Amino acid sequence: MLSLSKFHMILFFMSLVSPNLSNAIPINIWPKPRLLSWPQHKAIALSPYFTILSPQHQYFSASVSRYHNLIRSENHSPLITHPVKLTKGYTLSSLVINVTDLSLPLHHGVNESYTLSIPIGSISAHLSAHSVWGAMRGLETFSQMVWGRSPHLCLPVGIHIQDSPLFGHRGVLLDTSRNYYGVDDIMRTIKAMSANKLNVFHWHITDSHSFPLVLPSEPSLAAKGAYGPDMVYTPEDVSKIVQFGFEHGVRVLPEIDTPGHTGSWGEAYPDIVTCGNMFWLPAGKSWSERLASEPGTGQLNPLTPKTYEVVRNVIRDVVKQFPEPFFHGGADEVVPGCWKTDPAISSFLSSGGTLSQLLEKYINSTLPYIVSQNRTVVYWEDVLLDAQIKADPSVLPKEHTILQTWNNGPENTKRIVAAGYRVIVSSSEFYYLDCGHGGFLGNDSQYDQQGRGGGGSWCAPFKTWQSIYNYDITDGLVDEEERKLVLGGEVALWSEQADSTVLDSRLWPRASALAESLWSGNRDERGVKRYGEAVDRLNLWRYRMVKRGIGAEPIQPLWCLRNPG
Ligand code: CP6
Repeated sequence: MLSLSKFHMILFFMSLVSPNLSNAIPINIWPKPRLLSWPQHKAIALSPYFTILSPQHQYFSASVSRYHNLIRSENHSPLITHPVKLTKGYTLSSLVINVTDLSLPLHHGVNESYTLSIPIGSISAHLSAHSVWGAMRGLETFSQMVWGRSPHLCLPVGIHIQDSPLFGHRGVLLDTSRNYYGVDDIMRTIKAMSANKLNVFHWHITDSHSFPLVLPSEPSLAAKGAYGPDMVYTPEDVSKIVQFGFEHGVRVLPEIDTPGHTGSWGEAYPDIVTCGNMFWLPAGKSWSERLASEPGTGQLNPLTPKTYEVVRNVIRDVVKQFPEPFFHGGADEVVPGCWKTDPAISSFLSSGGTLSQLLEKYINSTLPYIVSQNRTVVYWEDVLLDAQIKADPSVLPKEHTILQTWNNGPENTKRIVAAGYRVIVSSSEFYYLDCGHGGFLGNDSQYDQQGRGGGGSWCAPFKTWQSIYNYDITDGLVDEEERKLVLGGEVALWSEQADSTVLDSRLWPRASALAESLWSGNRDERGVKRYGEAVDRLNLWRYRMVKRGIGAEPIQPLWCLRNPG
């Protein structure tokens, strides 16, 4: 105790060193905190000896030192200024952090709330949270209140913030199968996510195009299915990414999409994949209209015992590498015609078997294994809602299964919760970010002589930040129990037309719009949508992201900031 108070004495004398500052400071926090009061509009200088006093923790300590460096080296001047009174005579010397329970794990629904105050007349700011993950959110907020050019920094004083998220699942999906991304791209994305208080990196690792994940029990899948020997994720890469996620309060949720979208498995195991070595064409379509520009959709054969041997090895290895309690099993877009190319499957079907029975056999042979590994399974909505191939709900235990929407947002969300399942919302109408440059399928009939058209516009129109911000994921749900089943949402970057060259600008700042909408909502105190107020904050936040090394695209010309109002 004595040493702590001595430390405070030293901090106090250091706090008397007051740097020179402009007297203007805005408050611009993204996502907007739930409750913020700053009645007197006063600011205080940050002491050049500013320190953060916090408990030791395996992951939190790294986060604290990162924020300490970020704050101390800040170079971010307000583009819109508000007059404030700068408090003279002392500076802010420390941020004291209290965490109620250091052992709370980074799981869905962990308490992420925090309170943050910088009282007038004190040389210390205070941050308290139930979990270190909430404390990380509070540190981010604190870092966004700091303005100026190091070492002449200031921040608001007489401010009190009480904050917590509306939804526990706030995610970004990245597809690393259609195009490869480096480990640094993924880590930069996780860093940007945590700056936006997003907490789930949904990693769509494998698909028909490539299998970039190196697995100790099934090394041939990546050796033969990846785009190349350097376009893989080794166990060391994965553990680096998972660790980085923990240090940023971001869960890394792996998806191994099966039984569809598995063409790439056929490179190592041609015998377990149907239609994997052919370009699968929907009936009556030409080669250039092949499904999802897939190199042969490829589907795991549910009637081949070898399928389950390989799949279980994959699941076991993935579960070992990813401590996250959710496991995404895919199960989207199973195409009847692809399975029908297999003789054993077609005789099963012609002797009275159904497509749904085939899917049920696959689920029954894999889901219990995933559950036995202590994981909750996430599947795409198709497995429950598809018109042609869907599993009977009895095959999908509600306590172990979560469904993720991608079609028909409000409608399908309603159907899933009405059936009693938890849901993650990622409707393509609102949340798909992959919309690139027209079609990627070479088919002349899609174009007119002026080059208009181009088909492949599955993601059209381009999803603006406003359309993402606007969407209420519990729209149309009146029953409180049903609303509780909506865990949150994800924006998705499918990568047929994206790789590291466009990653940042496709994601940011549009994923920031999701972040605020799911953290504190999209309405003001009167319940009115707040785009007008949000646009300037988002614009400013975009500049700060750029300063922090994230290539977020502009949403306005600079002129708008030179002419506020
Ligand atoms: N890949 C996989 C995809 C898509 C899905 N799954 C997809 C479908 C429609 C649109 C965008 C992406 N490319 N494996 C659907 C979940 Cl618009």
